Amino acid sequence: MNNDNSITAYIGLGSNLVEPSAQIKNARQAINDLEHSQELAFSSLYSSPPMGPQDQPDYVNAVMAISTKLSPLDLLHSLQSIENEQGRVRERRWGARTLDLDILLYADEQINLADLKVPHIGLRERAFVLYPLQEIATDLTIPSLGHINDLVAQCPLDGLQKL
Ligand code: A4P
Ligand code: MG
Repeated sequence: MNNDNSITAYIGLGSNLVEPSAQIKNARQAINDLEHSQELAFSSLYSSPPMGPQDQPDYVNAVMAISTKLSPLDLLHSLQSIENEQGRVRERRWGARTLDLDILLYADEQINLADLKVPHIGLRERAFVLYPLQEIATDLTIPSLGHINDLVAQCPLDGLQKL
């Protein structure tokens, strides 16, 4: 718990729009503009080949730490609004989703709701999440998963590159 009832949350940002870095930058600003929330740290931008279907462009990913007083579900809904407002540019060629904002961690809580699983379900397997997370949280221990350094050590880079 931080001062004044705020907690630290980590958000994963991803985009593979034609100008994904601009998507990430806009999303960063929008998250900073959320009520009762402010940025604590922002990782470098990373590029990586797509996980999943290969007939889509490379992704740009980053991880952001925020201090927030929003509840987990309020934070989720706020992030979904940002996705809808800024991310869902209808680029038919690449499909609908051009900005992904995932709650990776919410304090040290384990949340298992229908709409919200925290820690994020894919965290352990995703180099594009673990490496930027380690960059901004070098001594993090993740509930039920362990220390960030151990998770990174067990996760191949999979083509991840710092931009
Ligand atoms: N949801 C549950 N837990 C969470 C959470 N912790 N944070 C639910 C955010 N959302 C959470 O997500 C579907 C539902 O997950 C939401 O309704 C929410 O209630 P979505 O973002 O609407 O749908 P999606 O992104 O199309 O599906 P999904 O399964 O979330 O896709 P992923 O896992 O996000 O993968 N390759 C690279 N290199 N980099 C990427 O960033 N991203 C994807 C998308 C694929 N390949 C990638 C990358
Ligand atoms: Mg998602």
